[in-house]
Amino acid sequence: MLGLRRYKRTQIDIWQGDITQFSVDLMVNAANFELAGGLGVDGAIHAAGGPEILAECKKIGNCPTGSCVVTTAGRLPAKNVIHAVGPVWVDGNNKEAELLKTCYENIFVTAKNLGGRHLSIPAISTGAYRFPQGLAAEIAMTTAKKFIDHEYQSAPQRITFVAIDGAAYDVLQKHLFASFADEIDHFEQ
Ligand code: AR6
Repeated sequence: MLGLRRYKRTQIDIWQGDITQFSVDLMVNAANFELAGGLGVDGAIHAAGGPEILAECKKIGNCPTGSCVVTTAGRLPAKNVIHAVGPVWVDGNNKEAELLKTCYENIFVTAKNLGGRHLSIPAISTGAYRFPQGLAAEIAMTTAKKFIDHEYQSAPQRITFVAIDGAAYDVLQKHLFASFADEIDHFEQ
């Protein structure tokens, strides 16, 4: 089953698997403030990309929550990695949703400024940082739509949200279809 929408000049789709195996221009990492590497997506990206990514991260230093920084992609099938730092979910009363929205806004602006045609994004904050998957997917899709609405001429041609498993895929697909429901449907079994 393939979740896919076209909206203005951008294709928005979902891909299931390890983000490091999916070729793009710009690969987004779910990083931490120290840009120190870690587990989850971060661990996979540094393991597959090689030490030059971490060396560049060390030179940059750190990245506040909601922001992102750009490095080379090393051996990854991408031109650059956008290291984005999502919020840690506490109880929902600590600006978690606002910070995740800001994080996605910064990712899209950074991708636009880099001129990337194809961007892949993992489910930021939904692993070690414990952000609820449904709310995170809703924020990802609504922020993508708003960005395309404002920047459709310079938005990436393709935005791929990456799901690690079938359950994550279903959550992303539900919110993809909810946010982009009024557009042309390309739905294949
Ligand atoms: N490809 C795609 N998605 C993945 C992969 C992968 N290879 N591996 C995990 N996921 P997380 P966070 C999913 O924990 O919550 C790190 O240690 C995962 O199932 O990677 O933002 C960093 O260094 C989950 O749905 O990122 C930070 O310290 C989603 O990606 C901290 O964790 C995000 O999970 C960041 O936590």
